[in-house]
Amino acid sequence: KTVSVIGMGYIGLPTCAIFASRGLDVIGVDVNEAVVEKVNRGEIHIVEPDLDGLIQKVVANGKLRAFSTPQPADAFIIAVPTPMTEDHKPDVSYVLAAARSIASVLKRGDLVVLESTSPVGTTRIMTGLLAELRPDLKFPVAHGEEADVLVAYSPERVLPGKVLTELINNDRSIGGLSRKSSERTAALYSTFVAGDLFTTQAESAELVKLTENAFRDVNIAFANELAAVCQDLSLNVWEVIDLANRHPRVNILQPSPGVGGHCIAVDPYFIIDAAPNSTRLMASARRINSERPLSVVRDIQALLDPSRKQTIACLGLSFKANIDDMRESPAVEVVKLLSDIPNLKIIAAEPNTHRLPHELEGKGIVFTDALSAIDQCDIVVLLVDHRQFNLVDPEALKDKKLIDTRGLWTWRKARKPDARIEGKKS
Ligand code: SAJ
Repeated sequence: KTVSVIGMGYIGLPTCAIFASRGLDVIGVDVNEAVVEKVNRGEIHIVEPDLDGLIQKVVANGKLRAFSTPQPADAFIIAVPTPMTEDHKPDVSYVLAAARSIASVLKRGDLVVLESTSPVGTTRIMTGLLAELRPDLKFPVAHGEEADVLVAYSPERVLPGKVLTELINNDRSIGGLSRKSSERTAALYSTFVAGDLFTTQAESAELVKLTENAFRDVNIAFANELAAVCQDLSLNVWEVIDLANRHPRVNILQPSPGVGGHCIAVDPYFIIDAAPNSTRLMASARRINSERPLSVVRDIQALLDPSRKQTIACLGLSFKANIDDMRESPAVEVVKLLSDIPNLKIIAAEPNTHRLPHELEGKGIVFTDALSAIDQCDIVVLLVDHRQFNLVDPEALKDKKLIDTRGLWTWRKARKPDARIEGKKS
């Protein structure tokens, strides 16, 4: 059996690797020729633990082959981005383009699974497009269980940095457009998924995916709102959260310079767009999290002496710890805002990449490693809690003004052991 994965990005590439490692013949397709060439050389274009070795192996044994145009296969998995427009509307054009691109190679008995995070209704719209392009085939929207081509929605829910383990171990929702579609999809994923597979209707599966990320966004907004409260009251938010989380039913997330990535900062808008009158909480969480970079910049401005030129070291540019992904990164946003402040020299360090992202090019920002950035600056701003920054010697920070947006140095590392009086448990 041949599986084709359309889109070899953060989700598609690991999915190719896992299917191929289970012995299926995998055809990876990407419109980006450079990605195709790289994969065919057994190399990867993203940072994800253990993925490089796996790709190297499955390309060497011929189980994974990459192409820039779709090839015939028995199952197609669409894993392309669904970004949002400037005015926060979902953009499903890549999904529809992917559907258009596979239409001509589809044959009776094939399965099409949409994995991309999508607004409710997208699977049905995509199927309508396929039906229009291939009037010779029956699709489940019009033909139900009699369809020639089966279609389902089954979202990925893996955490960047833990993609391979989570792909295998997480449960999955499968929303078939017919019972047979769900069954075939479940059979396909059971080749590698150790978690449980739950079938439902396509629209519910679409909303489930959006809901998971909206839930996290709201919870992070709560932590960020608490950070603002603690700042008003001159209290340590990290300590307050740590102690509140000692309650058996409280589990507050961590404050941050904002929520980044292509998922949590985007997906709630797909729900808000679909139900604008019923999403006050989600909309306000979005606002709270989006305003965080600006509040970090205000905190920095309060430390600046406008009468002289100062140097600031910005540590970390990715959207979260230990990855190279800078999409929607609040750290990049902070640095961008800082670059408009006169008399400020910015030195940035990001251990997971070799250069500045293009949004920050041409702004006079120096890119170097963390230690030399710290060495040359007056103010250090920790923007991402990368493991490398955890190793920074506190001596190096001694004479610096410090803004620690992740609580890494000021709380997580410096936790006061004498504040705990041991209980009698265990
Ligand atoms: N963040 C905080 N405080 C926290 C946790 C995270 O500010 O306590 C920030 C991070 O720094 C980052 C952003 O939130 O900027 C998102 O990071 P994340 O680790 O929460 O999530 P992602 O975007 O890497 O992956 C999420 C995951 N969704 C959930 O946990 C509900 C993942 O399982 C999804 O598969 C992924 O989105 C996706 O692709 O949709």
